[in-house]
Amino acid sequence: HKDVEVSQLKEKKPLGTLKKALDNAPPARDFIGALIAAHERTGLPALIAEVKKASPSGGILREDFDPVEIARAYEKGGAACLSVLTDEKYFKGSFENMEAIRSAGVKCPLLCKEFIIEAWQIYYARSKGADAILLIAAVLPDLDIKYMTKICKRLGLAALVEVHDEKEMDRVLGIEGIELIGINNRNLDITQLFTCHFCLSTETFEVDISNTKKLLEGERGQKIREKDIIVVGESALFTPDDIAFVQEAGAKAVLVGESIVKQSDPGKGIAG
Ligand code: IGP
Repeated sequence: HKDVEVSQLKEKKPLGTLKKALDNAPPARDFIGALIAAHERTGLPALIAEVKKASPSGGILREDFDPVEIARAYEKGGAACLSVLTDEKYFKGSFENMEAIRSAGVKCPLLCKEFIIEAWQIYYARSKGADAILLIAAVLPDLDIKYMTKICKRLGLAALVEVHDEKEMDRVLGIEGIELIGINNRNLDITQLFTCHFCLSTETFEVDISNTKKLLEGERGQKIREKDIIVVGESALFTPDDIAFVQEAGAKAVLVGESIVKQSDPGKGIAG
């Protein structure tokens, strides 16, 4: 696992330039608001549907991958929000995909799925049309999560803070200002190298949807309810029973990629 680099870093620009680019940007869309509205309307977990061409565990998920077509189908099928993979290295995504979806008139708020390890990336994501970003607790120290969450608030972006085990959940519950927590049912097995490089082990990607339940039991669940934090059940959700299971556990939203992107009609896949 010596192959370490974040694809986006090659586009690094001075912060001043990035901030300037935001001066005339239209306001970000209300990602959390869209999740709450969908949940209240349907009584089901709100769907964040993922535009995902490939993954380290699943390989190429769709040969005829067209990000705009898939995004449109998801929106039509009733997704509350979309998640767009922008990471090139592991997921064959791109910022061009996110921009194309935005400029095609898709109205769902967009989550930028990128490995964010430096604050400037948040401004960059915003300048490319993101309404929300992902902060992975496994690769970020608490202070960075706190600081980056503040930047997001200032920019009108939602921050989805992703955890995978009890230790990460407890860390994140100790940070003020967190509104959205994602529980990943897949162990990405992230190895951090130095301060700003990391890699994914491509051998172990165990999935277990009972992870969502495990991390919401007892005091942790209570704290989440007290703080009014919205929980997103993430990954390895394939059937209506899986969705019901994470809803029962306390998730008000779900993040689904593989099972719907593979359907011949990804929009109809949502209904199924
Ligand atoms: C979607 P799935 O199993 O439905 O395709 O999973 C999403 O949860 C997954 O892509 C994901 C992810 C991540 C990808 C969750 N956290 C962090 C890259 C980085």
